[in-house]
Amino acid sequence: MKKIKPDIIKDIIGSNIEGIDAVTVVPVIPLGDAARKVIESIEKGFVPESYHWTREKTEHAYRYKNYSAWARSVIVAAISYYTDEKYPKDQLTGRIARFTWRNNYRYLSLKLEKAVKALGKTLGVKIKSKSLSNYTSLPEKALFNYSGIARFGKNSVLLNRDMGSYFVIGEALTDLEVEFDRIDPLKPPDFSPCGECERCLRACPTGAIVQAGEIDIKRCFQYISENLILMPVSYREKWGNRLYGCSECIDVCPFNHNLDPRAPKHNTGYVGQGVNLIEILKMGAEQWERLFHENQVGIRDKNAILKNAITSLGYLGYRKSLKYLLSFLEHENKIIRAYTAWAIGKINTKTGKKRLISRYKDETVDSVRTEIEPFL
Ligand code: B12
Repeated sequence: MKKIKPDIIKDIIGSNIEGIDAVTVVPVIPLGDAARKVIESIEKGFVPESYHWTREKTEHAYRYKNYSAWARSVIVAAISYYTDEKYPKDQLTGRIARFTWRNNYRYLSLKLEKAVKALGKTLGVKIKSKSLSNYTSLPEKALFNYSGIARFGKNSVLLNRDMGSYFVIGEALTDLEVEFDRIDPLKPPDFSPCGECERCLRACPTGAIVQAGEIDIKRCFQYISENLILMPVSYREKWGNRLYGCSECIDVCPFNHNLDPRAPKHNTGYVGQGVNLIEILKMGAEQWERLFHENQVGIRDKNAILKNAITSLGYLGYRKSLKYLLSFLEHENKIIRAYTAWAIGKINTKTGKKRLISRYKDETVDSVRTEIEPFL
């Protein structure tokens, strides 16, 4: 089959699919430099063991191991998620980070599937393809950095002049043979958007940005909010009223100020800007499933989200939540018991103290006892 020019692909997608903010096509070429950086980060201990990322797996991913047998080109696309909706002012509404107000990953990968269909129809060819977004085993960020659509910022997130960094990315691997203009289209860019600015490094509540472009993932509140992890008390003191996610390092970025709220308010996995923290404690399985259906929050361990709500209530010292928190002192999960003990201690009431004393007598797990001790 004759090779297709990238501009033709972009034109066909542009005239058939609405709402993709940036699109281009790159060849399937190993991204060795970026893979080496990731491996260095793994070796420095910045990647949690639970991710099971090894040198070998990283090299495979950055060589498109699962796709290289047939994929010849990658259509890369980005959509903004910046709308004019605001975070709730009420502190009791546990905050959900902007990128998860809706499931933008799903929204984008569905658009990419449609884009490939439109291409096949217009070009009159059958295209083998795989559309993905937020797929761990692909070097998504490095791919976009090299594609020229966006560049790495010091917060390790990609920046684009029109969308700031409030955008998600996705890709359609295809078997289309494309006539690439440049011989080495993946040459690393020499442009860094950040200059001397280091606001993100200073804004991170836990100092997780260890140096420009490198995150100690285990310290990142986004990661902690996704997992049932016992974070240090010093982190809880900075937790705020988060229910899911953190985007401090993005919100302070000057590229994200005065942006055009261009993103569609679509319904795919819509959950909104936050949920009442007490409602989270009271919520049954069915309501939980309905609320978080199709949203990123819904794929997480419910206890991970519960611990976020409990930590927020402890942070806020919200007395009226005590009666709801007390039952969690008896929770079957020791991490939930630990956070609850801390939150009840912070709320600092006579009833709370009494219950902590009685829990301390029955508690057999050392890490939970340690949480109760400061409040006895
Ligand atoms: C795991 C993951 C996370 C983890 C780890 C984040 C991280 N920085 O690694 C956690 C849970 C913390 C997370 C958080 C967020 N995530 Co996330 N996440 C991913 C995921 C699935 C894998 C990323 C990964 O492999 N990380 C491992 C580390 C070791 O590698 P790395 O960050 O990719 O960077 C390494 C190399 O690329 C290289 N590198 C760095 N700079 C440069 C520069 C050049 C020139 C080169 C060649 C290489 C290079 O060095 C780094 C090693 O230190 C990607 C999807 C994907 N497949 O890429 C989404 C993804 C990165 N996440 C995304 C989003 C939106 C977020 C959040 C912004 C969400 C939010 N709360 O608002 C935060 C941002 C936090 C932050 N500052 O990074 C988007 C980012 C979109 C964008 N505009 O860049 C992605 C791309 C998903 C998507 N398809 O849109 N995420």
